[in-house]
Parts: sequence; C-alpha cells; structure tokens
Amino acid sequence: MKKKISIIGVPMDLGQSRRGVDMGPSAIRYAGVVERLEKLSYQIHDKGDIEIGRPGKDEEASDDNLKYLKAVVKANTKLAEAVDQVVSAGDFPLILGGDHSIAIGTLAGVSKHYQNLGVIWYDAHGDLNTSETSPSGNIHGMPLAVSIGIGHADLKHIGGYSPKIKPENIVIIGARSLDDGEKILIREKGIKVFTMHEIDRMGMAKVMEETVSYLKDKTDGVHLSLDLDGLDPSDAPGVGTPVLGGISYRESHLAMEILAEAKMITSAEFVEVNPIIDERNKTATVAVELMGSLFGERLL
Ligand code: B3U
Ligand code: MN
Ligand code: MN
Repeated sequence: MKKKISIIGVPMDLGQSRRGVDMGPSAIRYAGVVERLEKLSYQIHDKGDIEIGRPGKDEEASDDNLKYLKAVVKANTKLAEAVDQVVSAGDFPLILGGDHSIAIGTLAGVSKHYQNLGVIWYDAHGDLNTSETSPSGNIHGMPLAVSIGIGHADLKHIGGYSPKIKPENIVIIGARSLDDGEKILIREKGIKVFTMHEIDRMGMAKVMEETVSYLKDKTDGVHLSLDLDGLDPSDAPGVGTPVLGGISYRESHLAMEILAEAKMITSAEFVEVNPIIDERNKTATVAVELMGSLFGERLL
C-alpha cells in the first residue's frame, strides 16, 4: 500500500508582525507540493486550509505582551484537532504555514500519539521566548517554550495537556539569533543546539549524523519543524525575519536527505514562507524541493 501523506494548510500570520505569511500555504501549493510528492509515489490527501478568523481591532495590543493571543489559541486549537485526526488515521501529517506559532497546534495534535516525541527545530531562532523574555510580543517566537510547558496557560494547554515534549528530546539546528532569556532557558533545560558555529565547524553531515544518533534511541517518533528563515536569506528571501549567515540551500538538502535515510521523521511542518516579500515564489519553491529530499527524492 502507498504511504499516505495528509497536507493541512494554516494561513495564519497573527503570530508575528509582518503581514503575508498567511499566504504561505497557497504559495507552497503553487510551487507544486502535491505533484512533487505524488511523483515519489505517495498518496497525497490535501485537506485544505484551517479556517483562520480575522481578529477584532482590540486584539493586537495586549497587556501581557502576547499579540493576538485569543486568535492564535483559536487557530491552534483547530489545527491540533485536525492533526490529531490525521495521525489517528495512520497518515503522515505535513503542515504548511503560516507563522511558526502554528507549531503549538501541530505538536498538540501529534505528541499525544507518542511516549517520547523528538523534535528537530530547523530555525535561525530558538522560539523559546515567553511573554516575559520576548522583545516583540510575537507568539511565533514562543512555540518551543510553550511546547515544553513554559508560557501562557491558554497556549500551553491547547489539546488539553502539557507539556508536549521533553527538553532532552529537542535538537535546534541553525540558530544564530537567540535572545538572552532563550540562552538561559537552553542552558537550564539542557536543550541540544547546533548553532551556525557548529554547522560551519563540523559540517552539516556531521551535525545531522549527531542529531540522528542523539534522538534515535530515546524517541518513538520525530517531528521536523522547519522554519524557512533557518536558511540563508540569499536562498530563502521570502521570510518575515531574515537573519544573515544562515544554512545554505545545499546544506539543507543534505540535512533532509540524511533524515530520509534515517527514516525517523513521523510528521513535519514548513513555516514562515512570505510570498509578499519573496522573489518569484523562490522560498516556497525551496520549501517544496526540501520536502522532495525529506520524502526520499534522490539525485541519481
Ligand atoms: N526572537 C525574536 C525574533 C524572532 C523569533 N522568531 C522569529 N523572529 N521569526 C522574538 O520576537 O521572539
Ligand atoms: Mn521559528
Ligand atoms: Mn525563525
């Protein structure tokens, strides 16, 4: 039987300040995600987009440094249910963002199906802020903290349980813009991080091999959360918060190929594609190409 992948789009941009990532799912579909994965002989079920309502005028500003909290909670609650259904049906969930706050809903839907879910967080940022440490109040800078049980109760308890993942089951890859509070949390919780320093020094092959061996024995599933801003802006210009000195296109393909060989990824999301500031849909196209490698495409 063909392995089934269910695609869920989340056209949400309320977790960050620049409008436009709500069009990410469309851009990724236009870049040919369904056709690409069908070619690899998967059976694809595109379940369409989660409905994201428009928030009220008074919702952006919030006293507790959590912009659009209510709307983000609502969207992620819906997403968690949709993802839960996909996993229950035995399909592979592939989530298209949307800003990275949607990882809160994805992980709420996925992690209840595992005893020890691993998470690979491919990102320029740590996304480990809380309302106290966040410089922006943007919830897309908080999903990893929320998922380990740190943050606003309404975010943590989406899906009805907390925490979703254990700090020792996380690997962050590509970090180069960490806030002070995030650095403290990384040390306190012992989260494994390969910053750009390690990627430059060790090479991507070694970084990924270490990631695989770090997670292999202690996890029973691994979620890949890939923020396109993990890549260098020259390769992925269509992201809201580009950070210079990122992972190259080629290194990213290699990373995905090593994950495909390891056969360890059980769910994935590709987030933060912003077609408004992109160059001819380049970033969405890169996302689709990386999905090709992740799902087993080979050069020869
Ligand atoms: N760490 C900063 C910036 C940021 C986080 N995630 C993105 N940007 N994409 C913050 O606002 O939390
Ligand atoms: Mn992110
Ligand atoms: Mn990021």
